[in-house]
Amino acid sequence: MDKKLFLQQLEALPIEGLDAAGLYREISALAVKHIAFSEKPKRCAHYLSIEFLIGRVFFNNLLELGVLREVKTLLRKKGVDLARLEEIEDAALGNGGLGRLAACYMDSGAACGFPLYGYGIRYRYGLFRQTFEDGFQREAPDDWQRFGDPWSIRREDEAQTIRFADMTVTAVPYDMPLIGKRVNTLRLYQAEGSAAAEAISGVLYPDDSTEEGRLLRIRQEYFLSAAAIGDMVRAYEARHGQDYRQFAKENTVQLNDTHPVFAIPELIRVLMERGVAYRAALKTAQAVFHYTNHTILPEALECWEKRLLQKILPSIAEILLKMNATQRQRHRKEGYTEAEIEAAGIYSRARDAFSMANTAVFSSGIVNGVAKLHSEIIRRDLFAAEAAHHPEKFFNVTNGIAQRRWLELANSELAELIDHKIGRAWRASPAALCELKPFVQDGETAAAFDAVKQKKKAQLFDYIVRTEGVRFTGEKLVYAQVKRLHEYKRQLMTAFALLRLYYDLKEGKLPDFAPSLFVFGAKAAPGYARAKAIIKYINEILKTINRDVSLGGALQGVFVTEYNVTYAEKIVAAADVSLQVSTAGLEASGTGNMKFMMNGAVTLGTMDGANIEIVEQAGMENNYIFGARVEEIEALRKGGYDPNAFLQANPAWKRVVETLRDGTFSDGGTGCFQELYTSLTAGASWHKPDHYFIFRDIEEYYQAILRVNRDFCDRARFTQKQLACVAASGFFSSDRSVSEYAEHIWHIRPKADKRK
Ligand code: 26Q
Repeated sequence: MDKKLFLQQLEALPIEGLDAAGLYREISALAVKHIAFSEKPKRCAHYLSIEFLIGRVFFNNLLELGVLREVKTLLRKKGVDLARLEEIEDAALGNGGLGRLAACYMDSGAACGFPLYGYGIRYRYGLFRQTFEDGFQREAPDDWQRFGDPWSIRREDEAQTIRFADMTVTAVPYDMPLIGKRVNTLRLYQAEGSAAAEAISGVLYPDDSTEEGRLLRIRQEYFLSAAAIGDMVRAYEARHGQDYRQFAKENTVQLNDTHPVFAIPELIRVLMERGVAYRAALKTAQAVFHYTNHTILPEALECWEKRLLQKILPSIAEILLKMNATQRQRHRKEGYTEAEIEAAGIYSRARDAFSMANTAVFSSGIVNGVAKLHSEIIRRDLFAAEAAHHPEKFFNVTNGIAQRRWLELANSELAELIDHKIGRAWRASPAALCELKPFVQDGETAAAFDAVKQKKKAQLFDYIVRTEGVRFTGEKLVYAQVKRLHEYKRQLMTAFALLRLYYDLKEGKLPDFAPSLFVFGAKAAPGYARAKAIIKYINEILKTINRDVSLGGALQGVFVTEYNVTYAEKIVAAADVSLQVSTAGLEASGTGNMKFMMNGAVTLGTMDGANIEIVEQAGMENNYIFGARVEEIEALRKGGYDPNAFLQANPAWKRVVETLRDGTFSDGGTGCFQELYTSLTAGASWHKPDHYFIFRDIEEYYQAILRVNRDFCDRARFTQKQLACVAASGFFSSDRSVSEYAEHIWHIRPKADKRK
């Protein structure tokens, strides 16, 4: 971009009297005009994802264009404070870690100069907007386009027709620039045509409890897959005509979980339609695709009924059946046992359904998990058969986060402190954060770090007062648990611990307790009743605690509404303690844990996902690890776990848990608290009682919370731990993750675009 010209034109822009949305549109639109997209090199990587949780792009893009500071100054001269744009909300085209990871990878791809192109869906409505009504979650549609969408460029000329048996749909791409050493694109498709066609890009994860809902989900997944494949094939044909032999040399596709797996049979279908033989088409597909698994929870492993596919995508169903036959033939030849053949099968006769994960594993060059432990687990359990016969296919790439957003933008104060100590090189090479290590013991650095934390807490508290209307008093030790609401993440365990703290404080059992604040943030999927009950329960507990003046502010809490990327930026910068307490083996990686770490929060968590690598990098002594390890959980699952015996033997915990049914808290007459109680003590929905082993870990959790609290009182030592975490966080940059994908999986090289 020509910065000088841009700033000149910005100076001349008539922006007087515009509201925030107007300012946002005008300035963004001008910037977009100045962005030159990079030329695509011969070989590109394509990242297909049903979610992209971008967050606010305005500040990020201006930062990447290298004009953020100048724009701020220039506008200040015109009497405009850029902070006003804070009220422009995020585009939440995703719901959690998987979608945010996609966004961080896009950021790193461009920043590091990799030709990495994103493909997704331009949902009309993003993830629902959350409010609380008497502590219950309420959902409202997220009309994110009401501020306009100035960073996207509609490419009508590159629209495509997507065909289903019963309808045709137009897929219109909208390109968003991804700015760095290269300017890549995130291409989001909008479905147009009839009302039924438009519904395809209506909302993220339509309810799949009805057949109609499942058909819509299938349409959505195919829509994304077919549009992306169509785009690649068209670009390829422009270079090579109808000779597809170079296709896999020039294109590689990363499947972000199984949602875009239809891209595999679709590529085969398209190639066959153009005269390529099935075997050759399959071979090409197997050289193009790679698959990342993000979860081992059985309920999240997608299977689509054959009947449904035959109804709306008969040729895709046919190709999947053909692939299934080929797969079985090959497996037999390669000596798979009958049980292995069944377990790895693309099509299961017993379920009369296709396994999307098995399709992905069979068709991919590389299958990877997202943290060391998770990659081991998928190798050992989920994909055991394939791993036994094709160990070379399996790989790990531990997740990462974009330090530009999660440190430079979210915490410019800490970023500047770091610059001051070790220079600016870490901004481009985050591994250099380790140069902070000599400063960990330094009193002056510690004091400066503390001052930054205080400032970020003040900013967060100020924001919370404005958005939630809750005020906190005095200095606080901030514990935070912010993430999707899910039973395996065990927000309920934190709720129990919090209530226990409250009771113990009231009884004077915790005399030297450092005043603490618990911050929760989470959305529960609209159809996930138990998750919603947990939100209500936490809100009831918080109401009681916050009202109780006898505590003198020793314990307070807040459940922030509408937790999103923007909120996350504020919370990770302010927190002292990052709560990462999933049942061992179930959190594939976690990425929030990395964001907190990079901002100098210690991890209070279980040996799960990337927590393991966090303590490997930053040291056990600088974090607070508790609870059953994965081996123990696996043993308990086999038998011998009795949550009721635990409650009988531990009256203090029994008292806490009984509040789910003894009327201490009101669930508004819904019975949802009793249902939680039943799930813990008797089991429900095909699960054994306390399926996520809360009572195995809760006492250790509680003790760890108290340990942090005691350590916090020795501020000098505690700050050292926090600084040690920052200094060890370089590994968790997504620049590192993306470079690993590029080198080991995609085989693409970074190259700065000369024209930039
Ligand atoms: C599947 C079937 C039916 C309906 C929905 C789904 C579904 C929807 C969303 C399955 C999975 C998801 C999202 C998963 C997700 O966000 N996983 C997270 O991915 C992060 C990035 O790798 C990890 O850090 C987290 O540990 C993991 O939970």
